[in-house]
Amino acid sequence: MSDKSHNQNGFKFATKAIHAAQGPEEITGAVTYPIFQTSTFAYLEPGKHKGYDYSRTANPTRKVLEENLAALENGKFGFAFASGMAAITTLMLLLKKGDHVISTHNLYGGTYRLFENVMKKFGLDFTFVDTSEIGNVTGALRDSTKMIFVETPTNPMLNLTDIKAISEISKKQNIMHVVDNTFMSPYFQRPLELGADITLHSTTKYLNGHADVIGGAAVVNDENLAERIGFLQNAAGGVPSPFDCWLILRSVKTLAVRMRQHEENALAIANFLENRKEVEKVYYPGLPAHPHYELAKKQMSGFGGMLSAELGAFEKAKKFAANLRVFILAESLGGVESLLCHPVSMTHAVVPKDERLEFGMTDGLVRFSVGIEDIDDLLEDIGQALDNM
Ligand code: P1T
Repeated sequence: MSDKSHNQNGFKFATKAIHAAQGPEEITGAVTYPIFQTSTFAYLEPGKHKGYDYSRTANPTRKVLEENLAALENGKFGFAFASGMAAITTLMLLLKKGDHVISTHNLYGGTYRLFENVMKKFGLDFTFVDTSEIGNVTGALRDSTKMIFVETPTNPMLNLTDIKAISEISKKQNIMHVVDNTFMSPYFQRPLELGADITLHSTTKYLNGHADVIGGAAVVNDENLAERIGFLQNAAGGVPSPFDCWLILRSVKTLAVRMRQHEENALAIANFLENRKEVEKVYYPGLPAHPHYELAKKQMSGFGGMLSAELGAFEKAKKFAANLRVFILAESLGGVESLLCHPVSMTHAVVPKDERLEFGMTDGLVRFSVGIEDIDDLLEDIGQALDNM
């Protein structure tokens, strides 16, 4: 374990990102916490070991990552998983047959698929509503409702849900309130501070930030809930490798500076797109025209690096993507490199047409994960791609 005197929980975000739980390692003094690339640990005698027995259950590198992410979310207990989907699947195991979940209707396609095509088979019931309207959530409540699952901002429409308002409802009814905080990262939004019970991430995205790891995480405050998640993490076994944990730890150190640059670039691009005749609509919570702009200012400390734009038709989206030279057409988001995604054919292909059209996910929609390249090059790239559409 890292030197406890170096557990800097009283510090501000950027300092915690670099120091919380991170080292120096207590045996050698290594400033960068080592990769404990081992599956198993020697027992001293039957029933007695040095705190670790088997790496599915716990691993020192993973533990440092879990403590660091918990500190960044201002929570008490962190859990790392092999992917964002492994994190969400494990949280679903907190429920049992007959339980009802109210979920944001515009979700990452993989989350929708897990709920609709997998979890329903095990007797869980889901109601998908636009959670940005609180009345939709209260209207969907049942005696059997055990979880409210909120993605905010949503992928890819960038709609926001009022986390505090939902947590007031969930606390009154004793319902678990889960927030997928992947799009904002804890740098811009900390759901536990707003009353959520569980905040979760695809660490594949901003937390790792370099498009070289698939990972997930969940953070909670409640000790009983932490015990249950820890049990399920070990029982179901969707854990990350020590090397992947180490890569995420390395990356988190630069999260604050990366997020600031992602946002600065995204805001410039959102403003640029708003003034282009080829673009019918821009979805970015940092634009005053965004329907949830006021909530965005209240609940987040920034607007993030994700935005979407309506180009009007699939052929136009195709041409635009083909014209880009810096932006890469690829799934995923949150990395230093700028990516373009066509949600209907890529990340959200699993969502039925009538459902996706309800929240505006058309064939002409493109999603930008704005990287931290020089903004002049990004604007030039988008400009020429629109000019030649
Ligand atoms: O890919 P994975 O690490 O398993 O994370 C799943 C996930 C969960 N939640 C949100 C909000 C996500 O965006 C994702 C993954 N999303 C993409 C791969 C994408 O391109 O949108």
